[in-house]
Amino acid sequence: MVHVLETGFEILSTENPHGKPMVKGYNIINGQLTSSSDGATFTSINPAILADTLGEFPLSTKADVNAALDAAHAAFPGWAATPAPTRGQIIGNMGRLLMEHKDAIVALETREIGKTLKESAGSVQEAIDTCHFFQSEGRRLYGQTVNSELPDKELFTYRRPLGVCGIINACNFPAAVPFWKMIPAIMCGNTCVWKSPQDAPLLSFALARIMHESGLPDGVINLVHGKGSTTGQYLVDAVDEGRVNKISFTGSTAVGKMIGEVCGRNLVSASLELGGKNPLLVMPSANIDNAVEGAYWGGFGTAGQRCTSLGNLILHKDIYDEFMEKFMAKVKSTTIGDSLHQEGVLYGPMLSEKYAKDFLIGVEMCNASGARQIWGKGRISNDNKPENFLGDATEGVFMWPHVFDNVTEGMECFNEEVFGPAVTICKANDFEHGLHLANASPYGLSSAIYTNDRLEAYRFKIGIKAGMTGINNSTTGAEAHLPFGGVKGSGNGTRESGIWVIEAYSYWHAVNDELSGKLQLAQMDVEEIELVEADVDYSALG
Ligand code: UN1
Repeated sequence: MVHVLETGFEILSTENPHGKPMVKGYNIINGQLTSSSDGATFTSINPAILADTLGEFPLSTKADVNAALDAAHAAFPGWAATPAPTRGQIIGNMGRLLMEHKDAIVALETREIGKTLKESAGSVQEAIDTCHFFQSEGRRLYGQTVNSELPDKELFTYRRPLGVCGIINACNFPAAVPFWKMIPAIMCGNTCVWKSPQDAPLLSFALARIMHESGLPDGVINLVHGKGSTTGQYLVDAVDEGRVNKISFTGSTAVGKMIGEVCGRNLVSASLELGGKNPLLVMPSANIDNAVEGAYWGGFGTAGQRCTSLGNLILHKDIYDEFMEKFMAKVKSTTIGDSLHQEGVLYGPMLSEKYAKDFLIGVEMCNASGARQIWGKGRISNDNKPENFLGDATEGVFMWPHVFDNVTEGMECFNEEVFGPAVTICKANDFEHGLHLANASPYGLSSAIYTNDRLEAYRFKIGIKAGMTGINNSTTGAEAHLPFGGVKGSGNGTRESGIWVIEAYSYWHAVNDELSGKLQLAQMDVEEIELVEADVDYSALG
């Protein structure tokens, strides 16, 4: 076996139509490059140019996942005993190396999942910001000294690592989200088995390589590639086998519930970041141009493939027509294409063929639920393309922007996430109705209101049930040091990012140190102070 740092990237061919390399990818288990135990592989394909195969990766088996878990367990005691500031230094090195290689990583992210270069740069920057934040957290990771109720006794709290964490992320933020999870995990002293997203294995492989170059000891982060339904499932099954102490998952609500059940019956902590049907309410006092801009970006930026993307656009009836005229003008002029080859693109292809297929099912569902489709014609082809589509549509998997109006509360499309470029629009009679609609879906991830009435903004802020709220801002764009996560169907209340995520990767250990040399009983041997009642007539004062 070869150590990951003894090699660069093994190029299988440069024969594809764009002269880009096709790489042989590996799992990284205990720092070693490994293939799957049965030799099975899968490929990663550029969704903007389907003929561009990025590489071949192990389709990891149960035995591979077990080997990764063995490595994570073996590495745990040494890593947990490493001083937290030293762990922080390694994390700082990761941030610096990511900065050094940012352009290459950004181009790779765009090639692998089709996000625009600008957005890939945002995702990589979010990973860098996370490293910088947690580098110094390694010098804090504070516990407390607490006063005892007994003399000659001290009380302390310490943060302790949980053990081996299973990390499963989606491919839409393939740099930011695994860093959101693994950087705090390892900062707290845990070790990880990371199941890379099926549609972003090369980027994950490159990131894991950078982690090792940063001085991370072997076995602290172990990377396994594969499908969610096999490799990911083996990792979740290992919770039942007592081999995993934490699962952190970003993905669909259905899979999240399944993982939550497995973790729940084993009393294992789970961080679950799930779907959203994020509402954005526009009120008459809003700056309408600004609101149009925010709704347009929230709905169609990233081709609508963020968990924070706009779902239900709720327009007050008094500004409905004005808003729609401006909004639709923008939607109709949307520039779509491959940002590696075209300038000024708002969004690129779907993340992969699978996401395209699921999106079209979502579009059908919107129509079947009674909404009116006022814009969008499914998958873009050379005979069926919007005015500002750039390039050759047959090369990749691109979608029209879709807009549905006449949407009401009872409809399935009001309640279900459509992961892709589609916005569902409802009309609100007044603020109360708008807030009601914003709360009426089963989800509660992100939310937004556009208003210039401060009281309305305040009432929205306290009345909305969501993990995140934008005031005069779109539903997307959380920063790397604020708590990220949802309520209701969007998650189980755990948070990523900032100081809050530390709760998810550590437990509190309370220690008492009895210095008196004798057994003192809490609550029972505590000195009781008697009241000293003086004979004062307080009523005489009035
Ligand atoms: C996601 O889609 O899973 O807030 C993450 C945002 C980004 C992160 C999205 N910073 O839109």
